[in-house]
Amino acid sequence: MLVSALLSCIASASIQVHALSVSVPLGAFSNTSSDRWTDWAGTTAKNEFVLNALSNLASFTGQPPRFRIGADSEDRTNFQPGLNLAELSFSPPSAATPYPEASSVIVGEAFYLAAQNLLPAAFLEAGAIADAFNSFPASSRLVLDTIEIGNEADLYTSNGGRPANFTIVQYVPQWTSFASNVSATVPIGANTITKFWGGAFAGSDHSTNGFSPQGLFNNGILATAPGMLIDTISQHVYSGSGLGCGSIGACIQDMMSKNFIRGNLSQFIPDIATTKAQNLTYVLGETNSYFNHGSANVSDSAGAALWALDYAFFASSLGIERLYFHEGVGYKYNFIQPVTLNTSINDGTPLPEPLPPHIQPAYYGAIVAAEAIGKAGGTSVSELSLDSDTMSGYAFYSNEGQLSKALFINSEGFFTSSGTNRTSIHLDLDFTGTGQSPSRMTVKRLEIGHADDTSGLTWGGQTYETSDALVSGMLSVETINIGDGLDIPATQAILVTFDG
Ligand SMILES: *[C@@H]1O[C@H](CO)[C@@H](O)[C@H](O)[C@H]1NC(C)=O
Ligand SMILES: *[C@@H]1O[C@H](CO)[C@@H](O)[C@H](O)[C@H]1NC(C)=O
Ligand SMILES: *[C@@H]1O[C@H](CO)[C@@H](O)[C@H](O)[C@H]1NC(C)=O
Ligand SMILES: *[C@@H]1O[C@H](CO)[C@@H](O)[C@H](O)[C@H]1NC(C)=O
Ligand SMILES: *[C@@H]1O[C@H](CO)[C@@H](O)[C@H](O)[C@H]1NC(C)=O
Ligand SMILES: *[C@@H]1O[C@H](CO)[C@@H](O)[C@H](O)[C@H]1NC(C)=O
Ligand SMILES: *[C@@H]1O[C@H](CO)[C@@H](O)[C@H](O)[C@H]1NC(C)=O
Ligand SMILES: CC(=O)N[C@H]1CO[C@H](CO)[C@@H](O)[C@@H]1O
Repeated sequence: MLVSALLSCIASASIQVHALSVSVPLGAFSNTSSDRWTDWAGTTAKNEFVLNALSNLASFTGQPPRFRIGADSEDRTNFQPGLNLAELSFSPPSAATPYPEASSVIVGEAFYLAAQNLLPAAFLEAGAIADAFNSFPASSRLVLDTIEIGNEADLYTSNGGRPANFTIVQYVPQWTSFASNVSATVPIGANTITKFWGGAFAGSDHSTNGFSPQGLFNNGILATAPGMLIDTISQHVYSGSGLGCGSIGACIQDMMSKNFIRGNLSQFIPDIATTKAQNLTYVLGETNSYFNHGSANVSDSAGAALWALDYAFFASSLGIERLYFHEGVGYKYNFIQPVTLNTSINDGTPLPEPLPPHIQPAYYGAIVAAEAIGKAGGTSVSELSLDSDTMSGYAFYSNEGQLSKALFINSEGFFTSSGTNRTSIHLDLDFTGTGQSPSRMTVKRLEIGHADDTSGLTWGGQTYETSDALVSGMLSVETINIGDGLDIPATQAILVTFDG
């Protein structure tokens, strides 16, 4: 199969119209459930493994990833002054949920102080934590970016948080009352860095009288005093339950397929437009592949690396400025497992021996995304129109609008059980626009044995599956004449850098 990609090699006004700024790490990573937050950050000592895994991303983009501390567990969190760290209660583990979320959390000051162990300039969101952030020395460059009040309030009627008649009409004044009080203590104001995120709903009905950005705005939230301090609307989304798609292979193929990703994200197009019309930022404040911590042997498969890449950049092309991938301890969809695990993440059975901290395949998606964005700042990305159900492509432009890189993802699944020869798609590149077309390209491959593998991926021949999360192995890239085109096997992504 021959796919001809039309790349624009130079800045022209018409190209920039479709380009989207991704000057912050997008898809790069990550958030964590607050109940296990201190496992991630470390407490008095840093978690070196996590720090290395985050530093790898920062080394590509020049910016450390942002964290959103807390999710639904925050709704079950109480504050107890003087308490050392956190007291957690967990429901018993089960085969389906080997690593449950805490059913109740009591935190003390030290819980949020753990944020000091992050990389410099990480941006954080959390509950009532101003004191922790105020106590950090200026040299830490840690900034409390955002406070969010309430998690997935659209589900409160079904989880007992509010009566059945609770609607967006009651929600807005209740949020405003909480937010007024929070902004008096944190503080949050027109001249502070810290702002509010609005929304954080589990779904969106896209209407002006439902839980949606449209519903928030129509009910006057932005005209309230704390509402004026909202700078971002956050949406949560998962790609369904990951059950009922059939075999493991069918679920992996679903997850990473081009149409599935586009179908799942395109529903938010009107919400993004409404939000941007208010000059607010739109983010996916909580997302990952399948909800309930991922689907066994699917969310932790190599296919998830391709899913994460295509998902992040397609989201970006719709105007979604950042994605916060939900992470915990032992969750199937984690990019990073921050601590030693003793039971299987897939079915809760005891592991023959403890499994030290490690990265999971989706982490490679974050690495490739970080390298594609690069550290120059002001990078913009636009999706390439490819006449293919299995190949997606994105072009990256420098701040000056110069074509710099392209990313291609072949999401046709090649499985352990495929029993056929691996297919491959040949790409020939054409260039449109004015200016000098590049003549050569450097190609770096994300090589995957099979879509259902859970390890053994390499990026440019190198692995991140090491005891300290630092890259290992010899870098291997190819230099190819543009005129020769290139082949991309099934279940592989490649990053092309254009040289002269
Ligand atoms: C919602 O139902 C409760 C009873 O559960 C009632 O007290 C309240 O007035 C109702 N609120 C609205 C806005 O209808
Ligand atoms: C905010 O503070 C006021 C004054 O103390 C109090 O009446 C109100 O209940 C508080 N709002 C919330 C949501 O706790
Ligand atoms: C995502 O797409 C799949 C396949 O079309 C669909 O089953 C699922 O409901 C979608 N999820 C969302 C949140 O739209
Ligand atoms: C958004 O910003 C533009 C440019 O600064 C301004 O003209 C417009 O009035 C703003 N819109 C809103 C809703 O604030
Ligand atoms: C996941 O894969 C492991 C190893 O192949 C297998 O033992 C387990 O039964 C699988 N779990 C599910 C839910 O398919
Ligand atoms: C696994 O066991 C080790 C050693 O007992 C312990 O330190 C660690 O916390 C356990 N991991 C989890 C996730 O509970
Ligand atoms: C795979 O390719 C080899 C060499 O081209 C060929 O001999 C073989 O028949 C192919 N196998 C299948 C299952 O198509
Ligand atoms: C991973 C996680 O905690 N997901 C929760 C988020 O929200 C969905 C529904 O919106 C819940 O079912 C999940 O438990």
